[in-house]
Amino acid sequence: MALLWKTRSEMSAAQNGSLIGGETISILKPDERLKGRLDALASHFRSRFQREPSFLVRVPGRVNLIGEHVDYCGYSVCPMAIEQDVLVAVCRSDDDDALRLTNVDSKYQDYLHNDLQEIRKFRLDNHTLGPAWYKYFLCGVKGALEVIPEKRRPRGVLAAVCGNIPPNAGLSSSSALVSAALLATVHASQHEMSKEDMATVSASAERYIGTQGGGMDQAIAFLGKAGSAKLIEFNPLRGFDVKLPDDAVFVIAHSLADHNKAATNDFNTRVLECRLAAQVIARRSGLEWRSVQKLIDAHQLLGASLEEMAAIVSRELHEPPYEHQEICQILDTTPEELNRISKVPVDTKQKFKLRQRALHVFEEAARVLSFRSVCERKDLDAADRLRQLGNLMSSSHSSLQSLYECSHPRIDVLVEAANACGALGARLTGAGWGGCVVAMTTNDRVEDFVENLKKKFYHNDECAKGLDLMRYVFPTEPKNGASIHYFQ
Ligand code: ADP
Ligand code: NG1
Ligand code: MG
Repeated sequence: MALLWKTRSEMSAAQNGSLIGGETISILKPDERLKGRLDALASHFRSRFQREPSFLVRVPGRVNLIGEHVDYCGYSVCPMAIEQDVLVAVCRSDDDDALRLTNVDSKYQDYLHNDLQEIRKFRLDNHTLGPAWYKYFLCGVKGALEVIPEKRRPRGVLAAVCGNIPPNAGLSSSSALVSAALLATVHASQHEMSKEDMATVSASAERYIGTQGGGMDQAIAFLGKAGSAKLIEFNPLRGFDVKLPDDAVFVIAHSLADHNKAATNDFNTRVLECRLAAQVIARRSGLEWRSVQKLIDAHQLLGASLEEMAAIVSRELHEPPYEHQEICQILDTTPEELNRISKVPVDTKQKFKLRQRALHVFEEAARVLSFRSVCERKDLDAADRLRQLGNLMSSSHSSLQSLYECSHPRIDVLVEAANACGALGARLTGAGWGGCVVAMTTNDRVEDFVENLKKKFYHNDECAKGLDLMRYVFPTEPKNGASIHYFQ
């Protein structure tokens, strides 16, 4: 079976005049490098379902170059889509109502639910040790069913998944899976949506898993473009190309410490701390805190610059962690109202580091803007540009380590190793508490850099024994976002 590619107009004709995906998701000729995986995926599909898949969606992972833990505060980020991706082979089934899901990787067990429409009502955040893999897929299906008009929804769907984004490592494997499930369901329904809408709906859908992410991962998954990173702005969602210096190469290196974000409260605690910091800043500045949810809300109400916001934080918020009772006192509210407005459990004994978290966010948001402007400045020579970008990445890492406290001992050792191997800058990427580092080097040094990093970090490491290191430390470049392909 061959994989066909068709132009958008051929596609429209093929679908009886109804434009699928609108002027939106590209229908592309698949890269030759996908061939082996596509063959394996199609044959897995056939063996499980005794049918041919009708189309395929591809959604990439991403590496965030700078702007960590600021998206859910409303601030811009600067990621790029990477080569590693999630592929889903799909067939609409109109003779039964089931969702049948399988994965080429046998560690992810098959899933069946007899009534696809019921998935709209599923609760997907009720897990203790982290969600089963198929729940991420169900998030995307649920999100799609909520926006597809009833008469268009498929009765049943057969789907086979094949992914090669290292999971639980800050390269956004979860969002690639959620977004691919959404795109597969939307496309199977011949429903038209813009890339921005897909990204927004996918971001909301992934929150069903229980983590309150900001939308960066789904945005770059759909808006990514080969050749440039993206500055992603939120509310409204917009992506602007960031042309990276020609001589810069970004290397991803895995710390070999996994962290499943939905299995702990770490991530949501940071989201909550930022919300409370925003409300306390608003109150201390004489503003109505009840209308404030994000740090950017307080920022916009105050009309200050990011630098001024950092100064306000240093002046108004203290370093020792805040207790629940103190926050209620400052906001002149009850635990019940704070629970309703800010989602703080009524009887929590938790303490909140408001100053550290808010300082990180305002300074990191400023670093994102500096990163873009350094990329664009015409007056800098090549070496100076790289030096400045590297310094911004390194400052970002220090801040994540000391103010945001989302690094991991193995990440810190890996960042030091990358620096010792000559990186111009290195930082943790993604949510943290493990996962990957992104380091910047140059074209002429990248091969030596990767080899030296392998020797320095991985070669004497018990955790790395028997691993194919090509999958754990590799150069990367900006790739395209989501696409759709057709099977013949
Ligand atoms: P990440 O930083 O990779 O997004 P998360 O903790 O957010 O990490 O979510 C990762 C989870 O996504 C995995 O634990 C797994 O359940 C799911 N996942 C990722 N890749 C795949 C895949 N190829 N097949 C099935 N499930 C996957
Ligand atoms: P990962 O690295 O995929 O767990 C998370 C959030 C992002 C962003 C980053 C930190 C989701 C789906 N992703 O990413 O929105 O907040 O952490 O910058 O919640
Ligand atoms: Mg994730």
